Amino acid sequence: MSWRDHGELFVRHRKNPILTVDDWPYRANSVFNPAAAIVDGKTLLLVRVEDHRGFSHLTVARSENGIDGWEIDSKPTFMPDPVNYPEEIYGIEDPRITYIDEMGKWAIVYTAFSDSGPLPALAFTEDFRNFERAGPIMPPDNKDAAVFPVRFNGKWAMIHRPAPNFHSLKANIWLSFSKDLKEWGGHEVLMFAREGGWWDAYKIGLSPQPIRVPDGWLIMYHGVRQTSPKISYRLGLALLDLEDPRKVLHRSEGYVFGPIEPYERSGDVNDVVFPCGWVVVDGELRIYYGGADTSVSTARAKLDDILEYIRGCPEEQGSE
Ligand code: BMA
Repeated sequence: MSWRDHGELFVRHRKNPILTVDDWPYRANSVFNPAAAIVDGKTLLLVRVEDHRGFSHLTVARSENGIDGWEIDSKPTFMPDPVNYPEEIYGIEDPRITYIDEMGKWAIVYTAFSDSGPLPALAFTEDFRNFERAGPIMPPDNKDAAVFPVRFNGKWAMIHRPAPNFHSLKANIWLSFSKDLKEWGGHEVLMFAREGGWWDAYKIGLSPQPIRVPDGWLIMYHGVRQTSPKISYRLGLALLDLEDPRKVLHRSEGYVFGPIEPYERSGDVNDVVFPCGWVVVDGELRIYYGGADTSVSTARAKLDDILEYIRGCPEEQGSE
């Protein structure tokens, strides 16, 4: 039995963590929070690699089975370019990948760590070797952004998470629209963080990119629970309307995945599971996540089981 079952919706692989700095072809502090996609029949991870200064860049790892046999680029694949893009001065982090069929390109939305705080930036690629930057798409402080693969009434849509420092009471998930993927407007809150004792009280953010399922858009999000002095990053699910992603059809109440294993509980930042990517292979939904801001792990579920679960969840709770 190569998967470790804690009786949760998602079951971890026993080889977790599947990627660590020890696997890396060059010196790094940590490898975590990967985006994921199926590219040319292989699982491709765009992994956040933090160097010894504390700055991050992105490097590609490819595998036939998505578990082992990773071929990792021998040097950083996508580096910050602070000379031409000053918002990348402290590095680039936490990418989410969406294939835009209409353009024949992958859109990568990543967090650029600017001198004024984090902000979502956009780049395109056809091959994960050459990248074409579109620059910042939201001002700081904002992160946890991903675009949908299709337009809604002619407009692209993006989920993101503004969190201004001066108003740190609550960080909610927002949705915005654009005609060209560059200029964004029509901003509105998609999901409110809950309050009080909830696992996702006060601070939530999108985790992997939204994926299309038969009856909507499946999203996974993280909630940050502060139980001083500890914080825990845990995960929930929601289903958005297929035609109008502003409508949250269902939202999980309890969290569906959280830090349990030692590689999730202890590391550079303790008690964190943080997926930036998931893929569907043969009806199986596989999440790829950072454990404790230190290593990369995977867990799987049958997509049908996840859909059955989310359809049974109540309509959006806790919204205003
Ligand atoms: C969030 C993000 C993630 C990180 C997490 C836990 O704010 O910055 O990159 O994994 O914190 O440190």
